[in-house]
Amino acid sequence: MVLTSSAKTAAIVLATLNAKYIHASLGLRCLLANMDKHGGAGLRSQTQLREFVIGQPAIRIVEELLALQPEVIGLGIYIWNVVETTQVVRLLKTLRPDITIVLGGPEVSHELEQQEICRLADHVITGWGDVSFPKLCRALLDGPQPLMKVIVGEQPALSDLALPYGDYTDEDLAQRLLYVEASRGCPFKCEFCLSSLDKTAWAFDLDRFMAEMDALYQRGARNFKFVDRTFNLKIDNSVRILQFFLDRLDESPDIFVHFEVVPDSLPDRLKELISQFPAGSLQFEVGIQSFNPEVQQRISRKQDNAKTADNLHWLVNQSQAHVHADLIFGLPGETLESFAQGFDRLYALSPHEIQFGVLKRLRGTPITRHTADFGMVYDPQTPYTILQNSTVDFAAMQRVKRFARYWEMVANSGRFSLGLEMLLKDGPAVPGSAFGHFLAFSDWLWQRTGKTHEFAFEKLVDLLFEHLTEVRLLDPQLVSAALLADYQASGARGRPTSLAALLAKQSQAKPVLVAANRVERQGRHLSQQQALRVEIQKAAAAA
Ligand code: B12
Ligand code: SF4
Repeated sequence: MVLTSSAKTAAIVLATLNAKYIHASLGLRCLLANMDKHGGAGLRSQTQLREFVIGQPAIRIVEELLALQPEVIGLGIYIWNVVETTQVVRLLKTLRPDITIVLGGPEVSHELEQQEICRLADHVITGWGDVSFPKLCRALLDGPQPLMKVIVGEQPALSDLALPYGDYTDEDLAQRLLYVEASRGCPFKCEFCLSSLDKTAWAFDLDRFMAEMDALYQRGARNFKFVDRTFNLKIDNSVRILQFFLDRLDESPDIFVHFEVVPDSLPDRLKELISQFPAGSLQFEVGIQSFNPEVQQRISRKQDNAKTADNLHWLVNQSQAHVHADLIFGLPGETLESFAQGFDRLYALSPHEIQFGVLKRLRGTPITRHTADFGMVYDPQTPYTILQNSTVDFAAMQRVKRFARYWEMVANSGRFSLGLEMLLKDGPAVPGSAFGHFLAFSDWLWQRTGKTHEFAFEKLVDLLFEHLTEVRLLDPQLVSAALLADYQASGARGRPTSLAALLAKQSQAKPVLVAANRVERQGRHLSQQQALRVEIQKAAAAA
């Protein structure tokens, strides 16, 4: 099916600003797919979908939207686009106050009265939009005119919804990460998370869903990211979904599937299947958030830490799945020390990536109940990141945020496999934990450069060399051998000063140090297709 009709004009336009081009909007496609079913015949053919990317000038977005001569514009509002979309709406209302602006999405589903974008718009639909948006459009086009500005989105049985997957275009299939959902909602109540408001999870009929997956696969789709909050909730369903991809891997070894899982439930049936997936085909995002039982209880997160550790250990050692484990810093009552312990515990389990997030106060989330007792101070601007609390003052919070940034750059970039091992290892000259060593490096790097961004790779190699040899007092020969191996495995072609002599020597002889077997991330020397694949894997892990 073709995503957008070839018509040059449309009475209804559905638009959003995605975080990046690679992320296709599933939410808007859900609305588009249900236009006829819930708005009445003929509505779908009057609707066009337009996706933009944050960073595009608002004026150009407005120009493109107005060129379609719409009567109604529906905009998907999320934490990553609300600031820029507010400017889009402001311009639209200034130029064409007669066009009806309808907002929806998680960012405008709570605390509406505090948001300028909601004041500027004509209607806001909170929660699910699949049914209420088509119904509202029908009323706007044909009357009777709706009286309410704010409409609580209807939440029908999932069997009443048309599925959106036919609305992924061939371009989406070839170039973007395809978001799919086998279920909606979450039964857990972690207070920092918007999904905690759902209270339960609903599953789409699996036969119907699998038929759609098959149709996507037949059309050439190979990259699937499941947005299910907890993939391993209904094990029968998880087994069937995994089996579906496993059955196609022989024929299509380039399949890549990403799931979010709860860490303390991995029954044998699931393990058996997981262990059959070859390297590069399966990725799990495992939410740990905190290993501190007191904090877990305070934020209503139920997690069996021992089982979590066992399952992570199994995934890393007995399967070839790429494992990303999430931690959140800044939760109420968490101290730098207790967080460090959790970090070290997680690091010892060797997930392929530790995603180090800093707490954000998402609109509508129950974490606000701790604001007074724990002195939680959040940035009033998106993404509402914590600035300080009663156990971590502002200076310490800044210090940890730099740690998180440098961790992305050095550890999660996958470019310093051996260098990182050296940096985090306890040593006789300078003892300490992995967290302690990286914090010391982070403090040093900040003092030394005053920067958190825009480090050329070569410069980073030199800085790491300097730190490892002059602060950690490690043997310069060993350090340069490790960094050279990392550098060469990355495929980069520059000449870091610290490695210049070794590189010169190597340009005369064949390289002796090959780190390929130890570097898990694909090299930087990639064909266009491989590069896209790496980008897709990174993007899938970005949530
Ligand atoms: C994919 C995704 C991303 C992608 C971006 C996707 C994109 N299009 O660009 C990436 C990975 C980049 C991302 C990043 C982040 N994300 Co995110 N992400 C998601 C995720 C997993 C899936 C979204 C989705 O497709 N859902 C399925 C569809 C069907 O639901 P939906 O989008 O909500 O759409 C429904 C309604 O909202 C509504 N609706 C949507 N659009 C419209 C438009 C109109 C006109 C109407 C009427 C209704 C309507 O109707 C739809 C159907 O019912 C959700 C969690 C989830 N499972 O939903 C989190 C989620 C959206 N992300 C969230 C957060 C907090 C983040 C981060 C801040 C996380 C972080 N790093 O700390 C970052 C921010 C990125 C940035 N650059 O600043 C929060 C959202 C909070 C908010 N207020 O927007 C969510 C809900 C997670 C959560 N449970 O807390 N994310
Ligand atoms: S963090 Fe995960 S498990 Fe907890 S409420 Fe959110 S989606 Fe559910």
